[in-house]
Amino acid sequence: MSFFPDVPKIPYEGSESTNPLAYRHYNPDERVEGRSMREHLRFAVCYWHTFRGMGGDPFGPGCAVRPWEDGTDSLDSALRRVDVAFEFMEKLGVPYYCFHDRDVATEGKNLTETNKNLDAVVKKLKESQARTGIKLLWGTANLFSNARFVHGASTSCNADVFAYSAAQVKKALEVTKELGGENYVFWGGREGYVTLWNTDLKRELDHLAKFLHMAVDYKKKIGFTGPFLIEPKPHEPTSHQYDFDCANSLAFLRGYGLDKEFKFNVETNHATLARHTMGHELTYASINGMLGSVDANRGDLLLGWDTDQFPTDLYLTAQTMLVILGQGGLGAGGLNFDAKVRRESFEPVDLFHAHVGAMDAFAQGLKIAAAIRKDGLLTDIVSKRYGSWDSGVGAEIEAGKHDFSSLETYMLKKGDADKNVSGRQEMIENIINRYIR
Ligand code: XUL
Ligand code: CO
Repeated sequence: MSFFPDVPKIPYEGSESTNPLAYRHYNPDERVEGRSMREHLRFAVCYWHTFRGMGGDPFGPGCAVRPWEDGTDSLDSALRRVDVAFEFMEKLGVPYYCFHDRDVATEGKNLTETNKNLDAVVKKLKESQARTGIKLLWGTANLFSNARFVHGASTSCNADVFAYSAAQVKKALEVTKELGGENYVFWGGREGYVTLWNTDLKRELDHLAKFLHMAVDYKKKIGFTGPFLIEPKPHEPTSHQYDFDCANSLAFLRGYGLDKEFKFNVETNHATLARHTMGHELTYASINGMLGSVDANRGDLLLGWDTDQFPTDLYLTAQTMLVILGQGGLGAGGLNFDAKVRRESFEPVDLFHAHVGAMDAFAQGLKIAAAIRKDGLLTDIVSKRYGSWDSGVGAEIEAGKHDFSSLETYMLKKGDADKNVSGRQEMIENIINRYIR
């Protein structure tokens, strides 16, 4: 039985194609900088938006047409959804998917029953992975939807909720390992606060660190070898999310002796909610050896919340791929489309249009980034800009040969600093425009 009978396997037809259900740039076997596009981009479909999202927003319920949904949360419907997901992903030709435990199977009456539901679906996921060759990029636990997490999970004022969260993450780790998941993600969910009047900030942060230490211990105990990834987000649902951005999260991890155990899963719309560009967050993570994976989406500059739209902007994809190529790839990570179709795009085929467009935008971004790197123009401009550090007093400072007194002697003798040169931002932006096509 087919759930998308009108959609064929999406072909690659080249840049002149006008077929909306064909790739114009994503040609999985095409090689760029010595690697196939498939290996560079490591695309993943996210289970929650694509197979669980119905288009609800604060003003109305979902109105997505999903003929395979029967309106129940039964185990049967969860198992049917696995077939929907794998047909979709096979037709798209993506190598990976990602899920939260509660996306794939719903909660039972108690934790035992909930774990049983999960096991039943995991069995089918495992069979479907073996049949199709599609793999799990990462797993995670939903520690925010159920009412028990109203005050947070590991940062809850209720110690029992901390214990429940530990049990849930333990199981999610086991399941991720069972499915060969290549990473495990921690997004903060409700780890944060809304008002300081009722919040013991220090105690909550200590608990969060304790929880992550327990997760690291358990990872080692069961021999899960994939990276642990923190996914920073500044706000939403709480006013002050504890993993605000990469810099804040790195300081937290270092402060609690956790920085060697984690990397980051950087999400575009979270970067912009923190009033950073994605380029900033990626670069900050990368220069600290912390860029592990990417949740590829975008926000809406006119809306102040996490709209999780599909990325189609070539400046964004090119800049993202420049950072990724610059660090020699994402390793075990990938590009996960943590994105949802707009409420107005309610037909099943819209799910295909969204992914095809985003994958093509990244494939094109990859080619643009590779072309920029090949010409070397941008790196020349930047290294020339810092040329004063390559010899003379600059090189001496970097080598640790100076202090305030020696620099005062140097400058008293010289009288004034050398003249500055222009940053040439407009010229550089014009150069970048040459590549965007
Ligand atoms: C929430 C978000 C999550 C994480 C996984 O904004 O991005 O879906 O990616 O928990
Ligand atoms: Co995300």
